[in-house]
Parts: sequence; structure tokens; C-alpha cells
Amino acid sequence: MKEKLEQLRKEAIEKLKKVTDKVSLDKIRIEYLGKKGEITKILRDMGNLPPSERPIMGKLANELRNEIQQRIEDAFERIKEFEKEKRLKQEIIDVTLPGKQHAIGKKHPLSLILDEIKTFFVGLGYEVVEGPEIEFDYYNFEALNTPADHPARDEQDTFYITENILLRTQTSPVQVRVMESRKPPLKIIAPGRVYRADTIDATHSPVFHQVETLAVGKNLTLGDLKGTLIEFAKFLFGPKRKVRFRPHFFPFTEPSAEFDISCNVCNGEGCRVCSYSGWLEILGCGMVHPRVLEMVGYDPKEVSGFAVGMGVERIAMLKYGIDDLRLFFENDMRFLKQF
Ligand code: 2NL
Repeated sequence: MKEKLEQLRKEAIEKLKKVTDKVSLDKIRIEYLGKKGEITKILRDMGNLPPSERPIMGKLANELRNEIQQRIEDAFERIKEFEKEKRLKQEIIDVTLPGKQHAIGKKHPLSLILDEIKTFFVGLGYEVVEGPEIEFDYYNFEALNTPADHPARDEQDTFYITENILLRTQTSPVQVRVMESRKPPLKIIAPGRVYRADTIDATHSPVFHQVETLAVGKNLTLGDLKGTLIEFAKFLFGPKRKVRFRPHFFPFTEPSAEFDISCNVCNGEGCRVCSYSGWLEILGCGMVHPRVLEMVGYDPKEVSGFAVGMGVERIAMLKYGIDDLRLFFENDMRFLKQF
């Protein structure tokens, strides 16, 4: 019996030395100390021994049970420590590795230009106004003195939704709405998305951005319009650029003009960008047509006004030297990162 206990002890110590995981350790515990375990069996069978041997053998068996119990606990601690170290090794972080660069968002080039345009006009006391992109034919054309037979009303150029509802082709309808609802004087700037039934190419897009400005008051003259735009061109393109006004025609202004700056690529010498003219057209403008004032209930004998219309994409292309408008809408990070 004594030998049997010593045998069990050696065996258990050997197994506990080799064990490296909690599952196997639990198997060993059951093998020796479990309900049907070796030592439990011995303790249960004590009754079969002669009474004189019982106390001594019982003591030895209990001691062995306690010893194995203790050794299992020790092994458990050892395994816990070992597993912790294994985990720490797996979780090791190399703080010397180069970090990942996360792209930080920034303003789109069109927003940058629009911000500049707004800054200039707001500085002169203009108020930024917005309005619907889906408009009545009346506000987009009729109220702007654009007769039904005008080429701009051709269904090929305008996205019509119904016979008298359309996607605005300019932001002037916003200004007409403001004039209708307020008395002069007023100075407003109307930026926004506009739509034309154009095929996409390097200089055309069915949706683009426009800024219109409108000033109405007593005694406003062509001189006020010219002074405003000369300062605007200096603000946007620098003091070195020359400017010129060319007579033009718009149904909503009279007189009308187009406004050019000297080419910033060739300095007016003539190059591919300015089609060898030395000049770049940047916007259209004019004195508000008396019919337009009348239609919103203003008296053209009392007040006059001047208006300006410009394409944001066009200005951005000229300012940043971009030759394809599609780049603004493709949102390629390599392009956008440059501004
Ligand atoms: C262009 C330039 C222009 C206007 C827009 C305007 C607005 C009102 C009254 C009169 Cl409410 N005019 N806007 C004036 C001149 C030019 O746009 O190239 N348009 C096609």
C-alpha cells in the first residue's frame, strides 16, 4: 500500500511537470483527486485494511492528496504565467514602425473659389442668398425678359420637368424672387448649382456652379458696375492683370458686356490658353433691363441696377490653370490634394 502511494506520487509529479495547458491539468486533477480518482479510491478502500494499519495509511493517503492538490495549484499558477507571457509576446507592438497617414479632408477647389468670391462681395455689403434648383419657367426666363423664341429657351438646352417647371439654367431666378419680396435698395449675391442639357466634355457639364450678383438702388450706373468688377478682378487675379469690357447682348441687361482679364499664362502675348487673343473672358454683366425691374414691381425711372453672372468652374480653371472641368467632379484625391 505504501509503495502504491509512492508510485502514484512519482507518477503524478512527473505528469504535472510536463503539463502546459489548463485542459490537460484538469484531466490530471480528475485522474487523481476526482470522484473516481486514484487517491479517492484508496481513501475509500481504507475500510478493507486491518484496523491497525488504517490510521497510518489514512494519514499517508491524506498527505499525498494534499501534496498533489498543492502541486496542481502550483502548476495552475505556472500555466497562467506561461499563457500570460505567450499573450504578451503576441500583443507586442513595434513603436518604431512608421505610422499610417490618414488623409485629412480639405476644401474642394470650387469651394475655395466660391469663398473668395463671397468674401469680396460680402465685403462690399452684399448679402448671400439661395433659392430652389427646380424652378418655374417664369422665374428662370419670363421674368428675365427672355422671350419664348429666345435660343436659351430651346428644349435642347434646358432640362424641362413639365411644360413650365425646369432645372434652373442660372441663379438669376433667386434674385428675381428676392426683388419680388423686397423693396430696393438691395445688394445680393446668389451662388449655386445650375443645369444645362450639355454633353460632358473638357469645358461643359450638365451641372455646374454659377454666382450671380445684383445691385439695385437709386442712381446706380455703368460706372458702378465697372468699378466693382475692376476691383473684383484685382482681388481674384492680382493687381497685375489688365481688364477690358466688350459690348455683348443678354436679354436681361441693357447695355450688356463681357469682362476679360489679360491672359495670366502668356501675359497678353497670346498662347493656347487664350486662343492667341491675349485675353480671357471671365464673366458677363450689364445694367438690369428696365423690363426686368418693371416685372418685379420696381419703377425703372426711380431705380436702376447692375448684375453680373459668372461660372465658378470657369474661374477656377483660369485661376488654377486647369484645362479639364471634369477633374472637379471626379474627386480623384491626387487632384484635390493640390489645392
Ligand atoms: C452670362 C452672364 C449674366 C446676369 C447674368 C441678371 C440677373 C438679374 C437681372 C439681370 Cl436678376 N441680370 N444676371 C446679367 C448679366 C450676365 O450672366 O454669361 N450669362 C449667360
